[in-house]
Amino acid sequence: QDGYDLWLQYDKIDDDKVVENYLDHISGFHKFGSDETLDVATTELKTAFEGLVGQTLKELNSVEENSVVLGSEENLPSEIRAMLKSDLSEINSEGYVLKSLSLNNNRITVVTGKTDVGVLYGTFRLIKEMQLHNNITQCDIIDSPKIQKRLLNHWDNLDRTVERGYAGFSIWDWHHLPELIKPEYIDYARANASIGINGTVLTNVNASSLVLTSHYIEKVKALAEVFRPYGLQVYLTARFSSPMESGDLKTADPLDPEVRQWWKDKADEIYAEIPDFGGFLVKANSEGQPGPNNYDRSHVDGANMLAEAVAPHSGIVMWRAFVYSEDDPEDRAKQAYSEFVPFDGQFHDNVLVQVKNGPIDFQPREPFHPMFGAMPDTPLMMEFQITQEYLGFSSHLVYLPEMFEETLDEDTYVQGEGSTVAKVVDGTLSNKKLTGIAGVANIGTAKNWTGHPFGQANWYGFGRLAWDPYLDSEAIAKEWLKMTFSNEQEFVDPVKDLMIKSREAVVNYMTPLGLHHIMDTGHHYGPGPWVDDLGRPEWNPVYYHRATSEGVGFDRTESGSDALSQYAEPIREKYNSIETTPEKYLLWFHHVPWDYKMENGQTLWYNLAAKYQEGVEDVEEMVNTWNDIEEYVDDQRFEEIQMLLQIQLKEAKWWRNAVLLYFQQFSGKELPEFIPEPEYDLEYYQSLEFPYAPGISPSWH
Ligand code: BDP
Repeated sequence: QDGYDLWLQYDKIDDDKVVENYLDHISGFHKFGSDETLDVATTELKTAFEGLVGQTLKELNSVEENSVVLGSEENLPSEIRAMLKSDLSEINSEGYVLKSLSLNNNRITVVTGKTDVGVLYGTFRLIKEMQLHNNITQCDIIDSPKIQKRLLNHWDNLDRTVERGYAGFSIWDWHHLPELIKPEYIDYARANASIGINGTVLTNVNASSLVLTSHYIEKVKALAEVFRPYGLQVYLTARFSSPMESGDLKTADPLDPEVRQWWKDKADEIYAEIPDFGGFLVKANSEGQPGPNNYDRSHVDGANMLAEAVAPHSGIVMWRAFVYSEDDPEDRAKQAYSEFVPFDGQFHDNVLVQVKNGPIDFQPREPFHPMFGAMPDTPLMMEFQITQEYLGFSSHLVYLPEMFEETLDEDTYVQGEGSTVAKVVDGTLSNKKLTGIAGVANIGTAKNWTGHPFGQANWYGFGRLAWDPYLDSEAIAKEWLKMTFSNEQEFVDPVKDLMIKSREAVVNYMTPLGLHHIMDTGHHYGPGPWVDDLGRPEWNPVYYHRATSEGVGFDRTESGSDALSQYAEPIREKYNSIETTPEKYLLWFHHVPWDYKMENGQTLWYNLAAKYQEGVEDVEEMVNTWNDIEEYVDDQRFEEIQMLLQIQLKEAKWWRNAVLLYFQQFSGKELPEFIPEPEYDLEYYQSLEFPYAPGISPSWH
């Protein structure tokens, strides 16, 4: 088992009763319609059935007893359509109905939707029911995605390096495209379709204009053709200065008529080749990327220009809000809100503003980004990071859906209690038609796609939450484990607990109590709270923790940067005081004296040490749990995970020792007795260098 098959493993079910149930109810399939999407659905069903129950699934010429009937609403015979009328009225264009019916005394299982993509999603659901060993005697499942644009964002460069990629090189083999279609492209599309991901941005946000040349459009087209039957649209990142880099124009000013025409022509050219091209993702005026500000124009000017170019083709523009400028270093956490909120309501209808989950940058824990809820007249798209840039790369087992869920569940209070981030993102809070969610992919050329075998759970879980942001991450973990490893409860329960706890573990051993951005600079691998010599203040960890002999933490209250004023009441008031701020966000919002007495009556210094120690112990527990389940997992994956957990344990200790020794210089206090004597001194930890840490792409050189 090398992990290549992801959660789509169709090994023979070893429970005879379960197999019997499936054989009793499914003997063949009949399809209505002749679309390529329907073809991939039936092929998948055949492969899965034959693998799971060990018998061929015949294609039938008509609907018979025990057949699976597949087809979109319009292609179904009227009798079946009539029976499903009310079910079909409940789903949207990508939803599905999976139902057991009796037709002319024949028992059948119908998989349908408004479109063939709905049928495909329904087919994957039926397969999943079997992978989970569920009874399919009385299927009655209706489901629809709650968010429209469910995208992966690949930070992949054309030279195949991947920014913040820890699973090898880019899976897009640009050099051999368009001719060479690798099986991975198809399996990638299958995997995404199985969880309902319907779009993929192929290229890095730190974009190259080369991908917009006709030479590359041809390659993109080849990928789009592979993905189309799976309901997966392709998107590209648009480098704002492309009109100049192409050699065509002397400016990229978004109000210049020639520039506007250039983008319209470019859009026409792309759509002529790829009629269902999704649109553009843009990082502008951020970290050196060009943008409208270069011409004294605004984000609205830039976004709307591109929006006009793709609008005739029903394309969209995802304009990123990840900006922080050199001119206003007071508090980086405030800048995106300050720059974007004044533009609320001014973007064209086909623009989404894409906002990271928190106001800094994909930390192990951040409070939700205050832009969520603050722009009721603009569709905001959530951006999560699936690749673990700040969470131990692909070496650490961290189950991210637990973290995604935490953000989605947070209450913004902008329209009173219950105004959750999920409701902003799915559009229900302010009645938005266009909705979206993106995850920065953790996929590469690694045989198992994601490097760490548990990284697959983060791809899977992202997809599930993109489909329904109200799902429970624990339930997602369980289904993933069953499909990926084993259905045995003795395996699933403890490993599910391990996954759920893994997120808090990484917070504990890296950045507990609201600490953030103290990773070593540049590569973000390992601790670097001491870094203070970089060009811009907010590139330095010392900017974020502000440790002195007085205390530690970033004062974002009224007496400090007042970033809190960007949140609604009662958050503002509650977090303004140390006593009422949840301890998990303490040092995010407050500069706190080392002797400050926390809820448990112990000092901050004591509690900080206790959290780091807890983090190490959490990983020790993970190691033990994994060792206990050996009999349920194939040797290859068992041993690989076992070895990776040892790396995680070593690095958790490294984090604890390095950070505590560093802060001890300021607190001036002994390490509490429960902290084992650090192996090395602070100078040693500070001297470590990682010139070849993975994930730094040429765009940073
Ligand atoms: C940061 C990454 C950097 C990305 C940037 C972004 O360190 O590589 O380019 O975010 O999101 O997290 O644009």
